[in-house]
Amino acid sequence: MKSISCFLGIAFLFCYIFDPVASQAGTVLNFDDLPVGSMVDSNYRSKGALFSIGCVVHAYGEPGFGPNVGSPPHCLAVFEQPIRIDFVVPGTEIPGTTDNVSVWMSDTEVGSLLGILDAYDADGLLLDHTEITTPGTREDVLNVEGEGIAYVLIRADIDGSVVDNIDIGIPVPEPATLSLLAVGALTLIRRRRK
Ligand SMILES: [Ca+2]
Ligand SMILES: [Ca+2]
Repeated sequence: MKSISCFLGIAFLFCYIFDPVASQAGTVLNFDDLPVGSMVDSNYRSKGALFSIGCVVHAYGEPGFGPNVGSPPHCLAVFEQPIRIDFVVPGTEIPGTTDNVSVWMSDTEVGSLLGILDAYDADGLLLDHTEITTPGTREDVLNVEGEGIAYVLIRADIDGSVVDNIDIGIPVPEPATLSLLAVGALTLIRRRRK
């Protein structure tokens, strides 16, 4: 069992420390691969995103969802109840963090709240906050940045907004997890030298 942990430690160290290209590539969640009416929760674990329960996939063209703009054909809707996205190392249950998240939002109520995007670290500390009023174009991109974003909250007002094209980058292990993995890898290296 310890050997497996050590192996994983070495693998992550190589993937996330020694491969800067991997951590720079972006990952966009556009919901076009999910059926209308399905619930989004752990569907995007392979990309490092876990959604809070209650996110239903909608289609552009539905009443209230406007024309087929943005990235067709599927999207999410958000109202005052926030959508929460927690980050994990892609394909695993290991807690992860990212440093930049952007969300495309659309609302027909020009002048009302388009959306709020809040970024938090693993301890629940607010790292960044973005709030945008719906412009004449009826759409905009909300962006938050910060070191060690563990989860984000996306919310709108009572008239709701469309949510699509969520760019979360590629989440990497949290520093605490990375330290444990590094210790495991060093332990294995020492044992092999003995
Ligand atoms: Ca889409
Ligand atoms: Ca609104």
